[in-house]
Amino acid sequence: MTAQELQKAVLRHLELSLGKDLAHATVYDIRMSLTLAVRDQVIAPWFESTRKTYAAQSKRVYYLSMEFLIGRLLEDAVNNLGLKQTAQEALDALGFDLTQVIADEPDAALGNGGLGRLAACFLDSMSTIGCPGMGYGIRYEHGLFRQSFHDGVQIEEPEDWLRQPHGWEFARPEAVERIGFGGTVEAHDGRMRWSPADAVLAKAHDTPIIGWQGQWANTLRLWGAEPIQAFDLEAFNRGDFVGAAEQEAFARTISRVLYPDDTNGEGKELRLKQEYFFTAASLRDILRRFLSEHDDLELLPQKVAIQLNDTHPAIAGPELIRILHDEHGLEFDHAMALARNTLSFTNHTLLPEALERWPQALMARVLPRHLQIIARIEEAFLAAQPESPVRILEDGDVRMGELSFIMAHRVNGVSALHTGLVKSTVFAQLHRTFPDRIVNQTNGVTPRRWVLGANPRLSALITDRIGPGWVDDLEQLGALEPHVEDAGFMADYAASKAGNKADLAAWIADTTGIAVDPAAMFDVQIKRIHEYKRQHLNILETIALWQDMRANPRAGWVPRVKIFGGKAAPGYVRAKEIIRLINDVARVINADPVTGDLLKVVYPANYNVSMAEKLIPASDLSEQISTAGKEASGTGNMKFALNGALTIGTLDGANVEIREHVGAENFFLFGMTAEEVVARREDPQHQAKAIAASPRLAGALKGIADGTFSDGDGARYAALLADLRGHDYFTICADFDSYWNCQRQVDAAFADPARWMRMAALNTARSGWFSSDRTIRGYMADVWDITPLI
Ligand code: F58
Repeated sequence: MTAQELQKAVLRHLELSLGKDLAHATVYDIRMSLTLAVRDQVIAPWFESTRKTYAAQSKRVYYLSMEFLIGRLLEDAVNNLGLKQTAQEALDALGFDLTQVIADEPDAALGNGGLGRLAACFLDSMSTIGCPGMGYGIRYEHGLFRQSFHDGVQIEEPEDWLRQPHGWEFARPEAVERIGFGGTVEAHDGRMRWSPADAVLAKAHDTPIIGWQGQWANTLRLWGAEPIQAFDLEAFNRGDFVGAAEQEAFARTISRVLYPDDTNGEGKELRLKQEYFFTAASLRDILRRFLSEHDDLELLPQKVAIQLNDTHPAIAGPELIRILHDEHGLEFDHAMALARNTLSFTNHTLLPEALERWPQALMARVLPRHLQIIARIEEAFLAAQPESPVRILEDGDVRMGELSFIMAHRVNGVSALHTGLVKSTVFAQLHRTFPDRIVNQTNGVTPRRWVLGANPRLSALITDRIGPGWVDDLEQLGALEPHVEDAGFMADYAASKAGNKADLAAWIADTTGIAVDPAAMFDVQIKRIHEYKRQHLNILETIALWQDMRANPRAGWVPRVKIFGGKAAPGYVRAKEIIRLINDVARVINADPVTGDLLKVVYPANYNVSMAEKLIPASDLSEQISTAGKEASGTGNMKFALNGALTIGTLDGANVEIREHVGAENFFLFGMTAEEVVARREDPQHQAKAIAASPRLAGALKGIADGTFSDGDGARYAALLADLRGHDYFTICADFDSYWNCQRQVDAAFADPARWMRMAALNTARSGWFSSDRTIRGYMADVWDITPLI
């Protein structure tokens, strides 16, 4: 497609789809018109992919996920179709700037963090590889809340991405499924029949996901909840207008909002309904498609692979059995075997509070037939494994992890370390019973978004030296390694980082009003705020550093900008205290003339995918400092390494594998190992001993306690401090000195720009393994048993 053709297509959509004349067109109008014009280019490969899948009678993968954190789509699509230059020219001619137009698209924030972003990277990779499949999720009207800071305190406001039409999606009013809740179960002619009391419609909305170079496109199908009947006309005619809309309100609530957490009772019931809603709608859709091609249910595991992204769609096990047994009349054990051979399950966390459990009473009320089926699954399991101490139904709860494990033929962890811990901790008993079931699939990230799209400077340099093949074969980055000896390459590499940093410094000044020196080290920690991720370890080190700098400002300090980004779950009090502390510390440090440009702390509000795309390419140092054993994998860590930021990190999650790939000498390691953490906690005085041994740590804690950062209000962080001094489960204190010392090694390395840049370039050259293309190929081979159709 030429620039002129694209320009014509944009103008046609501007007039015919938007009803606007160019003379009055806004950035929004142009963005929508370009979106529709680009979307037009996706249709042919999309149809062709579907035709090929049917023609090959191929197995398909269905990725069931409560979250797809896709962010913006326009730039991805333009890049994947090779239209970047063309689009730039087409818009130039119309008097618009492509960058500005791209930035006008609201982020589709249909996820909380890593789990949802991983799902989005997987969609891109499946379409790039030609793995036939679909993503299934919920079309939340409101994605993850919008974050702002009021006196440093996190404020949450509803996010509103659907206020404007979503240009990428096709609503499918004909693709609706009726989803029931509650009601009764009765035996009829020897079969159980569930008669739900309430029902809603699940309506499909399809977004095509185009792969690299437009060779393949899969579908992301998101379900929106709608009432069966628009409203109750009889109630309306009686004048009961609110009552007339009740059913509609109930239905729409189900897909209204993405859960940022689930700490209260009503919330819990709604979340269970959300989970069943999208899982049941997806399964019906999957079976309808399967039965349109095959008439023998025996073929199900050969033709269908269903991946459960964590336990959120775990009700798929009992629901599939219900369909096969209650509706199609298969024997229970047979239905269970077919379901298991079709399903597989990914575990993303070992944190006990994140392992889902539903009260049996709640399940009985919302999904009465499923609870009966779950009891029979447990019975069947125990009949085969009479010695096993494992129970799905325990202490009045349904344990969704155990249910998922027992109903899956493959269970995977998301990094080598995490998979080992899955085997030895949460699922130790089940692993003994089924030693072949657990496999590892280390996470990855899509290079199209996280290098090509986010870092055009670096991408141009890489392509210039090794050709364009790396974009869908990321291990080709290895060919950069000899260039590290070439002064010309290294100068260009450093220049690309400097350019990105200058852009970020301008953006920081624009959004926060803080002036930062682009020559300083950009030290970045961006992720959800959580105690195990230890943003408070970072801020304690920041305080200690500031105190040392003030005491001796002329000691040759390496200037740093500490950049934070991330949201806390609205009900997570401690995480919100940490946010406030970071903002309090930033306010005081940034105003200090003594330290001036030596140290700045920046925390732009409302971190999201698009902000990550700005920050990561401009980062020097990547903070991956979780308490060892707690971060299942991390995926931000991979994006940073690819973009030439050096990691300071613990031996946790995929950090371990990143360090193996980039080389221990190009990675700043500190802290206790997972085993050492467990052992250290045995000593109830571990935190007190660490504080006593570290005047610096004691000084930083004292700085917080005496109100230095809280206008003299010593009580503001009393609870946080009491926890650190009294309990410190996440071993902040015990790891502090190791972290501090490691940071000083970071300083020393940064003070030698040639050495630093060489380490950074080696990180880029050696991180190609962390492509989500590699991960998806692993799933295809080890979990899904499916071959690419490209
Ligand atoms: C994340 N989990 C892991 N969960 O924490 C991270 O280590 C890993 O890299 C990533 O998954 C991908 O495997 C995660 O993001 C959630 O956001 C849950 C969503 C539902 C509520 C509880 C948190």
